Formats: sequence, structure tokens, C-alpha cells
Amino acid sequence: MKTSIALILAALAAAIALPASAQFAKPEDAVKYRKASLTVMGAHFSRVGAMASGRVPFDAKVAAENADLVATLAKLPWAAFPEGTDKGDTRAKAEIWKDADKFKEAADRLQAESVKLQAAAKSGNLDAIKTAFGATGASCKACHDTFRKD
Ligand code: ASC
Repeated sequence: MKTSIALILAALAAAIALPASAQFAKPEDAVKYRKASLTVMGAHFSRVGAMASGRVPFDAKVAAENADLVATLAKLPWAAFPEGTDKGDTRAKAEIWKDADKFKEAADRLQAESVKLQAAAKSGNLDAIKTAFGATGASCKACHDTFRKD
């Protein structure tokens, strides 16, 4: 009994610790995945931005739905940057893997800001959304400036 529990725990630990690269059969699959997730996140972020900037009328429900999606989508791209995926159809800079801690910090910053944006949108307060949108956009830009080729 004890042994089988230990085996199950070991299997679970192995599954959780599975390298991110194992999620993708080929490097180009990881590149496609991260670009797709960033594109979809950008689309929903822009929908919040259109309201934050007054380009489209403010609709609290639409803002909240889109901010929810951004907060969820912001979790996705990072597992799709395994070692060896700096080649091919990508603008990813080598610094992503050289300064992996700094890259993780940038990814964490986006996730933290997008959670704040989600909370602001949920509150329905347009001024709070504007502030949080600005901070979230700044986190997108900071990462692009450092880790993405122009
Ligand atoms: C967006 C989007 C980004 C960021 C970035 C902020 O709407 O798609 O990548 O904002 O441009 O500077």
C-alpha cells in the first residue's frame, strides 16, 4: 500500500516536473504555440485598450470579459520557450535563455499586471481600468524591448 502511494506520488512529481520541451514534438510547434497565444492575448488586450482610450464606447461587461481572457492567456506563452527554440520563424532573442531569470521576471510581471487589470475591469471603474491597462501595456513593452528582435 505504502509502496503504491509512493509510486503514484513519484509519477505525479515526474509529470509536473516534465520539461516544457516535452509538451512540443518539434521546436517549431513551440514557436507556433507561443506566437498564437501572444497574438490572441494581444487581440483581447487591444479590446480593453480601445475602451481605455475612448476609441470605442465603454462597456463594463465587454471590458471584464476581455480582461479575464488576458489574465488567463498571460499564463500560456512561457512554457513554449524551451531551450533550442531560438531558431526558425521567431523574433525571440538569445537573451531569453541567457537571462532566463530576467525573462521569468518579465513574464511574472505581465501576469501580475494582468491580474490587476482583471480586478480593475471587474470593478467596472474606467479610471482604474485605464491605469491598469497602462501598467499592463508597459509590461508587454518592457519584455519586447529586451527579449524580442524588432
Ligand atoms: C498591445 C499589444 C502589445 C502591447 C504593446 C505595448 O496591445 O499587442 O504587444 O500592447 O504594444 O507596448
